[in-house]
Amino acid sequence: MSVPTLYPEDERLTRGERVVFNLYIITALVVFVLMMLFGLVMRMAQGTWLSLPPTLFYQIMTAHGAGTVGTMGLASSAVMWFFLRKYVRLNLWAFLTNYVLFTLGALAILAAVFIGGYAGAWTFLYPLPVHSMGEWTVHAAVLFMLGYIAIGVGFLLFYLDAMAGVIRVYGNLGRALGLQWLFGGEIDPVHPKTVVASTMVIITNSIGTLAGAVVLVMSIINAYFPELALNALLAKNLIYLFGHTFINATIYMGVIAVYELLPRYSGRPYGISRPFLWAWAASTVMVLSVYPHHLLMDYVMPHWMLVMGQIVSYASGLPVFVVTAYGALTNVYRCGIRWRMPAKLMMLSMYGWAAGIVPAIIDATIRINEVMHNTQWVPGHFHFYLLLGVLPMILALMFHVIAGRAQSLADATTDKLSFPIYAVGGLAFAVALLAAGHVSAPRRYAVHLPQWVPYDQASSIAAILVIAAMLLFTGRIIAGLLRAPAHVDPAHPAG
Ligand code: HEM
Ligand SMILES: [Cu+2]
Repeated sequence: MSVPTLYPEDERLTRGERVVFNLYIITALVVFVLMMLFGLVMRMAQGTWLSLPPTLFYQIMTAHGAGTVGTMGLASSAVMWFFLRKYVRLNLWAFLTNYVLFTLGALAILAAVFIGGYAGAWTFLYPLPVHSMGEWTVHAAVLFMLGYIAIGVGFLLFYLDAMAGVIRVYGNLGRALGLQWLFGGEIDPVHPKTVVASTMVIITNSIGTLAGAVVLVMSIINAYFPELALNALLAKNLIYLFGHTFINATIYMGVIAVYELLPRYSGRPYGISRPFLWAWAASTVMVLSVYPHHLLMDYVMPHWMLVMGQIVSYASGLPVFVVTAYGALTNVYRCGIRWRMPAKLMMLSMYGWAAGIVPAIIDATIRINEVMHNTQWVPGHFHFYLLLGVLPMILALMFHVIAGRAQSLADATTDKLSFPIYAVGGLAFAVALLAAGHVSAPRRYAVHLPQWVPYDQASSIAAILVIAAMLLFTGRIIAGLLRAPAHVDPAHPAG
């Protein structure tokens, strides 16, 4: 198996593709910066450095949660699209429609929050959206949920198009996942990891998104016809089946960048293996069955589901992570890799993913969850893997693409500065949240007790570092994307 060139022919974008890809990436970066500023505002308000009416805090919290999760989905689906289109036929209109529906949905969400005053959090947990205590109208809550539906329909369309493409080439989803090789037989050495990962996401996130659609439609009907009450426990189950799966899918789409790009930077092939196929097959089942770890406080849940939530939590993140991290580390071990931005970001992502899982596993233990549930430990965990794990995967592809469009592959001076600032700031930010959780500071409180304030202030400073670095990244990437492609591969000038 040979090592591909840095910029293989089949990855070139046509003009139309480039425009849509740029739309995704530029939108995602701009929204991330804005959402991070929202985050900073919340942190500074909790830290008493900024005075913010609590109602506005919860509006910002709602926009931040919905905006970051949605945008993470958008950006990581661009990673999946970028690589999957080499192996199966993807229709550009489906990719573009997803973008358009996302934009419409995002506008609806922003209007619902900042004009309508909706502040029931991104999880729209029933019956919160319809119990606003006069803070927002039913229409605002419904507009928020309609925004989600638009985004969900866009994603479903994108996944259905990808599913059709995968089935056309591989016959069925099972063969694309490589299930035929689980118990023996010679694995096709060129079966793309990208296809395995994409297929897993197509299956799981379609199911998750459909669960979300069902509970959204139920909630909207209930908003206008309150006599049709919902079963709150069922609604919560559907919401977390959707929410857990959607945010996890961002890792599984983002990691495709590592599978594809790492061997090019290390100069070593990064082959497929039976443990790899097992890990992805197992995760397909586990991602969907692990969500009860969000309901460990709900004593009315069937006991076996909570036990399953705990046990599967221990196992769920691990297989794919282990094969990926092991694969990545052995791939770069003594390979003489050149530590350019994409390579650095990919290594950071392996660390952020690994370290970010640990607090989640701890919190998914029922006895520990009784204490840690709804403390800042939880945002500590997910900011860890999102800021230091998933976002670096996405940024790695972006820096890779812009280096290909520039005439030189060398990192700009700003990159040498922005990378460490981002890594240190992100780590400090996440650790401060975890530490606050450790002393039982609750999450989702606009106002904090004096003994929690030092954590809020420390993480505000860390957040400023993250945002500064993100601004530098964003400027570099947008400038790079708007440049016409150079169509050269400086690493392989002849090829
Ligand atoms: C500089 C960057 C960021 C800062 C300063 C920040 C800050 C915050 C703060 C203060 C909260 C509320 C914590 C609480 O419950 O007390 C929060 C919640 C949250 N953040 Fe961030 N954040 C940042 C980046 C991100 C990113 C990149 C993502 C994901 C892609 C993200 C996703 C979320 C989510 C999902 C919530 C939960 C909202 C809720 O509880 O309803 N954040 N963030
Ligand atoms: Cu979860």
